[in-house]
Amino acid sequence: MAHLRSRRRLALAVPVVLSLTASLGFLPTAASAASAAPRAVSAEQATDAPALAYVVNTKADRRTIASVERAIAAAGGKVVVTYDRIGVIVVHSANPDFGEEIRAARGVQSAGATRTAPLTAAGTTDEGAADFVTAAEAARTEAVSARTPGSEPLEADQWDLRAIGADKAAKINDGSRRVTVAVIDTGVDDTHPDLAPNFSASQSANCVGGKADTSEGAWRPYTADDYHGTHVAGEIAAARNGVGVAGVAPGVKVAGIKVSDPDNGLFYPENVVCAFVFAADHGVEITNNSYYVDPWLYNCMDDPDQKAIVDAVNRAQLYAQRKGTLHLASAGNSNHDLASDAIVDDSSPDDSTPVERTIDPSECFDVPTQLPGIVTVSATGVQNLKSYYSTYGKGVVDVAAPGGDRKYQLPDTPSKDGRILSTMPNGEYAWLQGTSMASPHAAGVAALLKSEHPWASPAQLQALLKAQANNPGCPESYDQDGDGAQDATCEGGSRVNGFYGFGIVDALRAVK
Ligand SMILES: [Ca+2]
Ligand SMILES: [Ca+2]
Repeated sequence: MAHLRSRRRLALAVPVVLSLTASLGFLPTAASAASAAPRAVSAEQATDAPALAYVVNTKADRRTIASVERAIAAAGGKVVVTYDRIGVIVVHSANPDFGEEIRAARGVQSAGATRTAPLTAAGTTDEGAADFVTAAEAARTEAVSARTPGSEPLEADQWDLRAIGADKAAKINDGSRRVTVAVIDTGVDDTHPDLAPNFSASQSANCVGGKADTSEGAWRPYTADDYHGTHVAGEIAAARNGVGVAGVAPGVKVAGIKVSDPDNGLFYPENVVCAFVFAADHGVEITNNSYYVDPWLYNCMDDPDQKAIVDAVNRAQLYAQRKGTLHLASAGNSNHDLASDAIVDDSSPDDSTPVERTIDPSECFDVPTQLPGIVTVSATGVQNLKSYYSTYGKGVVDVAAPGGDRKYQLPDTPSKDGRILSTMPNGEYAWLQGTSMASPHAAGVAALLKSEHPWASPAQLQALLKAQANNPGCPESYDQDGDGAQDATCEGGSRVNGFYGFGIVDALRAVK
């Protein structure tokens, strides 16, 4: 995954957090206790030596699928799960030629490995850490906000809510209980006091491995290090309950669909396929996707494996759109211009040994954010200016939202922290920044719009989101580090441009 995530996850979202935490020498209190938790190893992982996972995409009819399933067995593959309505079959195989052999089988439209490291590979353990709110900080901010009646204890530090009018919106309409936003991520700790009131367990699952597990608590993070999804969930729907923080849409429901691998934290494609199908089949109105599917930051259509990944995830997300689900996704944290002719990526594949390659972003896609119909969200700071890390691109970014900028855009809040404050596992709170934090703000506004317009289709919701957004326009200069060279080039006009798409989302207009 990877617009952030623990190990890889952090690469996108919060590299700065990591270094800062290290330099301050603080440890997240929650992380160490939980990391001793056992990791499940399936029988298959234990016995099938160097197996890879594959997606095999076919015409979605019973006959074709049955014939392809026979071909899969003949090629030494084992079907893990078949999504017959979209013609996507998840397979494990230890045959090194499985991909080539199955692509030649009748009825197969695309097929390829979803990883470059064997299923048995253990992940790295370079855990990242967020900056948790210390007791002293919490007491200070609570004292400040106690003077603001009707606000949450930590709300004085939530500049992001005020930036999009979410504090005022909550007084008019805080969202409908009939709207659910599913957080496709590292799991959600629904026992957090700020999340418990709004959590929808019946729409939550663990999709790791490609097949949904809905048993009690399966949606929870493996350890407190897998905090990303819990932070995202709070940004969307932390309750206005006199405790901690508030989300953008504190009256809607939030669900968790876990897709991060327990060994390495990666968001493999088959997990994400499962998540979109599960969300669609369980009446989820909106999904938030603060990641890219691993192991490739950009999936190129001239590579058979990467093409199969794009195809499989796209089928799943389109299926959900047809069932009425709107998807929002982070643009990425690489400060890349997705409208340029060439991008140098040296981060992929991120599950084995990355190689440097120059890709054309019109033929190689960041999935899911560049898939059709998905709302691509860039990040801004307190000055309503693109965050230094945010990926952008004219015709690619749809809207912008607060994701934080701790380097160049500092708020006049009690903490002076330019990032986003939200919920963490084990009842804690912490600041993070990234387009991972921007997408959930836009998802929260979309949830308010859905509350006001219950019959709106995904396309209509997206149109409303864009029509109500406020566009700062391209800045005259974007030399954030002050070295005299532009750090990114904003193309377009005051209505739509590469930094902000149609503009920064507006929670207040959504409910007026
Ligand atoms: Ca609260
Ligand atoms: Ca510069």
